Amino acid sequence: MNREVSNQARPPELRTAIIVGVLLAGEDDTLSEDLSELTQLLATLKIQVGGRVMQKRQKVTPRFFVGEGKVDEIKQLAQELGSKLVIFDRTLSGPQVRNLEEHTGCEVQDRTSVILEIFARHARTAQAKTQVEIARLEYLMPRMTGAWSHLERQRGGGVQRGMGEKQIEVDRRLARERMSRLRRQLDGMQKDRQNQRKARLSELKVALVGYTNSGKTSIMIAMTKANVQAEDVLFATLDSNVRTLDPSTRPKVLLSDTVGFIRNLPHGLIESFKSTLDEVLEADLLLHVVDVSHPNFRVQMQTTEDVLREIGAGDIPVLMVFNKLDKVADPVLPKILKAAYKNSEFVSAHRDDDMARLRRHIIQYFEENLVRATLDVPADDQGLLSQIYKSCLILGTDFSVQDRARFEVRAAPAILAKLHSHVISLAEGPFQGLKDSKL
Ligand SMILES: Nc1nc2c(ncn2[C@@H]2O[C@H](COP(=O)(O)OP(=O)(O)OP(=O)(O)O)[C@@H](O)[C@H]2O)c(=O)[nH]1
Ligand SMILES: [Mg+2]
Repeated sequence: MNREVSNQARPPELRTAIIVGVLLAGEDDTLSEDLSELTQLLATLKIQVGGRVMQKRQKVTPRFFVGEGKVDEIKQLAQELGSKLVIFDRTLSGPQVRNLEEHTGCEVQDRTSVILEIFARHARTAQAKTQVEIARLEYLMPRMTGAWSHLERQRGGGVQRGMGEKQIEVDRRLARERMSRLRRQLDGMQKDRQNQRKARLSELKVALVGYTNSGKTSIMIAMTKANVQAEDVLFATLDSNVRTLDPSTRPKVLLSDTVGFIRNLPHGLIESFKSTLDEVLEADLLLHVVDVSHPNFRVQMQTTEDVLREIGAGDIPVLMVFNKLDKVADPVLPKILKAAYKNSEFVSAHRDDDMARLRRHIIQYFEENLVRATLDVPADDQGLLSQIYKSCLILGTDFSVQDRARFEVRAAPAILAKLHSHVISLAEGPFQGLKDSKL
């Protein structure tokens, strides 16, 4: 079987795949929804699903992941449908891919490689491209032994099958070297972004987070009049975009749009996208956008919460934004959610009134949650100074008294509590200084 030929000779929009879902003992049965999600992911790659195969198993078999009988079933279905592509909604090992390919005569891919492919196609900026390539190499490295087909495809067929251990060693070394080069490049890009972020220290930062396709970019567009694309595909956005809330406020409120999350996001991807997700880590407030019209929105919410915790953003205040309300037919659901999530917003990104209300909510949040204070600290305490710069909004500085630095700041009460020994005056009551230019 010559995969390069079969891949390139068929226009990609004509590819049909068989998808395979496996439920293991002790797991929640969301097989059907999971396979629907995989179908949607594949549609992004212009691959249509010809058939679904499901299996419930006690545990994984090392050779094929599923049982041998199932592999025969897959093979037969592939022959009936004339399909040459089988995609598992699981992560497979290199040997499993090879065994399955040999047994079925089809190209076999797994969920991780599908997600990586989507990320690769959607990456626009140099940073996103570098991040995706690192993640891809990480995925490929442990699969290199015997996984010749992947290597061949990567290199456009430059390597012959069965060249032996030596070639594997060489490839591994080349991959490792490439990875360290890419990591160094990424570090450089990160420094540039950090400098850009430093320039934004005195602004209030809000980050849109949530499951892929939940409507983050649509909300971003509606609230900032940004010229970015919202699309009905998964992972339309891979780069963070930062825009000012429009109409603007003083100080400015910045809104950033980020890459969407997904169940079983490949770990390498989370790792490599951490720098993009810095926008999330540095946010004063997260808007967790949920597509409440999606049948699986609760699992999606949970996934988003898990990823937020994993990247270290678990403690940032969250405003829940239940989106796509226009698509919800059930009148009871919003009521239940309203009761469960106090202070949450129910919106449609397409309704101007809703977006105006969400904007007010964000402004109100900052009005209620930031306190104004004057801090007095030793001018040479670098650690303390950097802590203040990092965690407070600096309204003014005064270095006129020798060896002392005075800061007029606005900060969250929790931050001021930490800095309490340096606070020399505190404004009474909630901070009222955020000017809404619309009022
Ligand atoms: N009916 C309806 N559709 C919406 C709403 N919000 C977003 N959409 C649609 O949902 C799709 C996804 O929207 P995006 O804004 O691109 O979603 P995203 O969260 O940025 O997605 P990724 O960047 O792919 O993670 C688009 O087709 C939007 O037009 C809404 O409130 N109602
Ligand atoms: Mg988006």
